[in-house]
This record gives sequence, C-alpha cells and structure tokens, in this order.
Amino acid sequence: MKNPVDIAKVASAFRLPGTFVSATTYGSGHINDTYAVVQACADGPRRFLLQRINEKVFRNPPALMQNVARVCAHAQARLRLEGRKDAERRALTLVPTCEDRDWHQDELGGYWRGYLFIEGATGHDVIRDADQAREAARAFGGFQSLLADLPGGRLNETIPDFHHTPTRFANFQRALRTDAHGRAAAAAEEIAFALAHAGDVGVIAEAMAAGGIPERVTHNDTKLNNVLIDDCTGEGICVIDLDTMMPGSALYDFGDLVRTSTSPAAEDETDLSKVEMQLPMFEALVDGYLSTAAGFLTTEERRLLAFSGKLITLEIGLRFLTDWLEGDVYFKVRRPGHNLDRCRTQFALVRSIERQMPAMEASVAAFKR
Ligand code: ADP
Ligand code: GN1
Ligand code: MG
Repeated sequence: MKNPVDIAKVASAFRLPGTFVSATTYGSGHINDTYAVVQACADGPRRFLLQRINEKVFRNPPALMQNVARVCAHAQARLRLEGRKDAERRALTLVPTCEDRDWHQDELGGYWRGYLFIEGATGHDVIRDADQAREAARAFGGFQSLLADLPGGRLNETIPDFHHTPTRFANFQRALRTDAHGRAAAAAEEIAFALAHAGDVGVIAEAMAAGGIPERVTHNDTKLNNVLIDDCTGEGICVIDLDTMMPGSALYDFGDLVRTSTSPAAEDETDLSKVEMQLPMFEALVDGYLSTAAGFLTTEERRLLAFSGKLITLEIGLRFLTDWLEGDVYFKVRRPGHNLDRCRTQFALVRSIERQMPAMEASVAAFKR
C-alpha cells in the first residue's frame, strides 16, 4: 500500500497561481500517479497537472527531468519562432517549484512535477476513426521533426534498452525459466506464440547496430492516449508523456501508433474477435506520419514502417507477458489476469498484422509523398 498523498501540500511546493481548491486522480496511464489540481484564481478556477514519477520504473528522476525540461523548452521555443499564439497548448510547459526548480521532492523522497493543464483536448484510449489516426500520426511525426535540432547533445537514457526487442525477449525467457509465481501453465499458448517469434525480435535492433537505421531523438511511448486531440477541431494538438524521450528509432514511434491506433478494440479487450488491424486506419497513419516525417525518413525506415507495427506490438505483448509471469510488478493492473489479457490482445493484433502484411507493405510503397 502506498502512503496517502497530501496533494494540497505537494501543490503548495509549486508556483501555482491562486489558492488550492481540490485534486483528483486523472487519466489512464500505466506508470505515473497523475492528479488534476484545481486552483481558485482571480479570473476563476484553473486546472494544473501534478505527477509523481514512478521511481520503480524510472531509476534516475533528476536525469529524466533534465530531458523533459530540455524537450519542453526547445518545443516551446520552436513553436514561438513559428509564430504560434497558442504555443502553450501545443507543447507541454513545466510549472516551476517555489524554489524555481523543475521538480519537487516530498518528505518521503517522491519526485513530483507540475504541468500547465491543456484544456479542451483528450487523450483517447481507443481509436475512433481514420481522421483521428491521421492526426495522431501527424502530431508524432511533427514532434520528431521539431526535435531534430535539439541542442545540448544526446538525451539521457531514462530506461536503458527500452525498445531493444532482443533484450525484452531475453527478459521474457528469464521470467519463463524462473516462473516465480507458477503462472506459466496458464499462459502456455501465449508462451508458444512468443517463442515462435524469436526470429523477428532482432530486425530493427540489428539494423540500428549496423548503421542501417539512424538514431534519432524519439518519444518511444507513442500510444494513442499520449497525444491530446483537440475536442473541437480534431487536431492532434499536443504530444505528452515525455518520460521516455531519448535516443531511439523513428520506427519505434510509428510502430506503437500501429499497435494502438489501427484496432477498434481496447488494449485489454478480452473478446479477441474484436481485435483487428484495419487497413484504412493503417493507411491514415502512414498518410499522417509522412505529412510531417517524409522529409527526414530514409528509404530503409520507410521500407520497415509496416514491419515496425508488428514488431512493437509483439514487443509490448512480450512485456505484458513478462510482467504477468513476474507477478505484476511493473504495469498498473486493475484486475487479476490483467497483464495476461493485455498480452493476448497484443498477440491477436500481431496475428492480424501478419495476415495483412503484404497489403500494408504495398500501401506504404504506393505513397508518393
Ligand atoms: P503515464 O506515464 O502514467 O501514462 P501521462 O504523462 O501519460 O502518464 O499522463 C496520464 C494522463 O494524464 C494522460 O493520458 C492524459 O490524459 C493526462 N495528461 C497528461 N498531461 C496532461 C496535460 N498537460 N494536460 C492535460 N492532460 C494531461
Ligand atoms: C506504458 O506510461 P504509459 O501508460 O503511457 C509504458 C509503455 C507501454 C504502455 C502500454 C515507461 O505507457 O512503454 O507501451 O504502457 N511506459 C513505460 O500501454 O514503460
Ligand atoms: Mg501516458
């Protein structure tokens, strides 16, 4: 059990305008503890976002916050240079602490940060239509492009080997050998599926190691609910959840969009007949992504766009399976078997992608952009 949080006290450590009114837990992220805080200000109530960083997942919060601060400042500067009047809705803005720092450490040692709350926009857990898919991909491609000239050298690696799929596969194999909770028997089919895909896991990692795919500044957690979509215009307005910003491959980011934005089923859907990679959604993703990323993508990256969807879906499925075997220690779970359900959904999507891989590849090749 975690200690109860005195969120009013945490809020008082930040340079927030007005006086504290209330706070509620917010969002459906699997990692951090997120609160929407209401402050009474001269012009009425205003919301802010406070987040406690998950230290089991992120071992070096100061290094993480250094990345986040650099990325936010650069994105804001670029948007202002472009003359955007609503720059504060288009990139995250950190709220400084009363001591003018980017994070606050509470008396129990927990690390907190504050963001301006982006109103009138939503992070969707399930894709609604092709326009939304196009917008999400356009926003993430635009974000990669915005950060291509990030000054100050390489970002810190907040989680080493985060998308190194062979390492994820090795972690799965270790969890399987140990089977610390005696759960492997209940997941025999999923384990067989994972083992049968050993030949896929090295494709992108090996191409990167050989220099065939360039390292870029990437987001690495581009699931659909990590881009806020404007409630009125439908525009992909702001990329959020910057904890995993680090050196990576553009293919990781496109791949996770395929995982989260082509199927009409939720990530933890238990009726697997609903899980399907829908080609029109995939085409909308490619269209949206190329509208902002075509300028920098190499031929090899383009060639692997469809495959990246399969690989990242497999990789996240492996991670859910590993966490199930290890006793649900990483992802937040809301019911027994939640991680196994999530794994099954991912693997069903991998199957659907495999059935349609030729059509997906043909569709990428046909894009003229
Ligand atoms: P996690 O790492 O746990 O996924 P996120 O940073 O994605 O944490 O935040 C959780 C949720 O909070 C998001 O899915 C989104 O709905 C919401 N959120 C995050 N930042 C903001 C913001 N600045 N304004 C409005 N909503 C936000
Ligand atoms: C986590 O933080 P959130 O909920 O946006 C995870 C991602 C997974 C995703 C699966 C730091 O993302 O890597 O793809 O769950 N983030 C971290 O839904 O592990
Ligand atoms: Mg998130």
